[in-house]
Amino acid sequence: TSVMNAFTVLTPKQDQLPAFHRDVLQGLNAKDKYLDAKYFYDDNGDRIFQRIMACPEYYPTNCEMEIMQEQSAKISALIASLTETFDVVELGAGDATKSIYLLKELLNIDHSFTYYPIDISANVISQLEQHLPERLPALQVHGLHGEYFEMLRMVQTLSARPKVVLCMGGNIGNFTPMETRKFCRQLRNYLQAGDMLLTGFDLKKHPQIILNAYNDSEGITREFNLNLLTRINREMDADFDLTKFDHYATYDPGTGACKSYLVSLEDQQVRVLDEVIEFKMHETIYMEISQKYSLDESEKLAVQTGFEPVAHFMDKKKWFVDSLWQA
Ligand code: AVJ
Repeated sequence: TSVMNAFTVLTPKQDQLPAFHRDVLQGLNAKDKYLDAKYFYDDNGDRIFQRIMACPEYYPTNCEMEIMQEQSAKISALIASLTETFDVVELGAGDATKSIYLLKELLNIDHSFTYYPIDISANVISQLEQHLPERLPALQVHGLHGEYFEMLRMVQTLSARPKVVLCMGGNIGNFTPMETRKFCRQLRNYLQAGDMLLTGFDLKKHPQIILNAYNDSEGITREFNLNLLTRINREMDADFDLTKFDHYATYDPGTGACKSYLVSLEDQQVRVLDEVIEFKMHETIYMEISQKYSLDESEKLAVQTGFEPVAHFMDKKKWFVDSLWQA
């Protein structure tokens, strides 16, 4: 065996890359290429996602908005019946346009709680801290920009109260069922018995309705996917030609998996940082999963991961559910 010297333990080059660069290179060098959906949300991605939420085919936002507008009083009364004090933590807060209805009702019950919105987008958090006080002056807001669990650990150091964790908008859908179980178990480990989780699930429904939501006629979802290539071009000095990739969405009603891909329209080489990535014609990059659930599957998930399902709150069409679980 050779003798180690100081130079052999130097950190390999890949370890010094930011997480975004490392993850992109790992995904594009994989046998089945993939990119991580959490990277969609740069400033431009945030704006395109706003347009997706406003487009006619994308139903989840309207469904959950209806639930929050019409059932927040009921939800907060239920929360109040289960705990005396609490703080609210929101994972993937976005612009909080839906949770604001619940926050308003919770303020009527106990105006001393703090709202900790967590989001991967720094832009989103600074917007929230600026604009929430205009809409809910009594609300104490402490925004946290970063990964969910790192920021949850931070919240635990800031507050000892029972937690009401919000994970709305079907954010959980961006995980595969296996990843979702892992995520829920991990989340349970960060919580105390009695803490609560209000989590959204997009429900199984006519497959065509689901497919249309991820393949809108205006091509906004296509733009959303391609924008990640634009981000890689800008941040990783890459040369993706966006005209040489197509957006392709699928929904499998058997598994409930709605997946989107970018398809290379020709054999091509793309430079990313100092690497060359080869694409065969019709080779795909797997971009995102949006998993759909039945109510039974959501309850099974709760029980499997250490929660007790307490109540379901659905829109009138029964297309979307916000479920309250207790740890
Ligand atoms: C933000 C994960 C809830 O999966 O419906 C919308 C993201 N992607 N259209 C979803 C998304 C394409 C969205 N979530």
